[in-house]
Amino acid sequence: MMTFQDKVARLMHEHEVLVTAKNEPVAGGNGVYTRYKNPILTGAHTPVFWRYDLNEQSNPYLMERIGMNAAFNSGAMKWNGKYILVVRVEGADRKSFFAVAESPNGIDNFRFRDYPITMPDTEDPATNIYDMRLTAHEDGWIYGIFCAERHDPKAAAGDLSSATATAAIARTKDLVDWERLPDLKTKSQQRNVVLHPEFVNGKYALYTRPQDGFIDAGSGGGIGWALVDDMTCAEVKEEKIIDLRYYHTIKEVKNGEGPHPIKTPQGWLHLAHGVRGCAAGLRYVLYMYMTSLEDPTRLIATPGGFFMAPEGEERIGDVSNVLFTNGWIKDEDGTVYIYYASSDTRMHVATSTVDKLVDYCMNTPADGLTTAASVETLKDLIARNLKTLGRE
Ligand code: M1P
Repeated sequence: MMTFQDKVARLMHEHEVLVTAKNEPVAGGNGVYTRYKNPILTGAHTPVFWRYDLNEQSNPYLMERIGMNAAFNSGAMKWNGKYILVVRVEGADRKSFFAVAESPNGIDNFRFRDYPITMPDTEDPATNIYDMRLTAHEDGWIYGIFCAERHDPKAAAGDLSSATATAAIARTKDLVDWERLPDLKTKSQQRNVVLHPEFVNGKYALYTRPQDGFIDAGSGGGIGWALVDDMTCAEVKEEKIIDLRYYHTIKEVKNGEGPHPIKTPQGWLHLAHGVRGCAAGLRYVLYMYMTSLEDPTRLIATPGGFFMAPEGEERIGDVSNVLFTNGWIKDEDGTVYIYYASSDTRMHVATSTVDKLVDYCMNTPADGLTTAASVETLKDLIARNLKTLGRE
């Protein structure tokens, strides 16, 4: 018969096998990026000692005490030679919190640190916090901007669902101790706010996502841009929409900046999510665009359609049909590690290179916004290819 200690050892062993499993690239693909076979993080990757009371006296049946439902929407950065994710971990109680997981190679062996992040509150404590974007800013701080969710103070009596979304700001020098700064002051609710890594005209620059309500982007228009004097009392006074939404596109209902853009010689490379409605609900996909180095509010490439969409098991989870990203890492050799979550449940990685992603952005036709325009674009490629193949 297995002793309590045997059962603990088995749990620990199974966890170790999961965490240390080698990840393999998925063969085939479209040439733009390579998906990897295993999710890199799930609720089951959280340490056994987060979920189980390992004391035989207080947990004689060795039952799970604190369930970990999901590990998703993670900020990312390279730090001291390691690939770091600040993961949105969601407990069985539906509360999200941040925890650092690190890997030696960016594609597997992601291991959570022993403790989650203790994020200080403001004077108006949030009920839930999630989706951190990390920016190592040229001012020397690492900023984390994330969504702070609170019950809507204007909700009607008995309405326990209406909420507000605000951009919360914290900064750190070591990813351990975080200084919480006041939430971003804006006219509208905000989610998916991201700090640009460089000063622009001597100011901090933010990608914003104005929204009419907690869920509806509504009149928000798309991904915005705002300059801010001081991150310790950040306020959006003017907001310009730089990446608009359009009817009958992959970002018709909503969009939002992913991680902060990567600087390339050709321009700033952006990864974002776009949302459309369908009979099955909302469909979240990833898309890309580029902006000018001289004027980061000016679009210089707008590849049409989605860059990545849910495939296979990615389609299914707590919120199905969702890909979401808020983290990527550009390595010294030009490799880009794209960290994306599927269906608000698990984390994945895909790899590409800066050169390929720039090529993708510059040479994928823009969305012509009508069937007729799409057919003309397609006919143009067919004609060029038939000539290349010597058939015309
Ligand atoms: O459930 C899908 C995503 O929904 C929200 O994103 P957006 O604000 O663009 O609708 C966020 O809550 C995100 O965390 C979530 O993955």
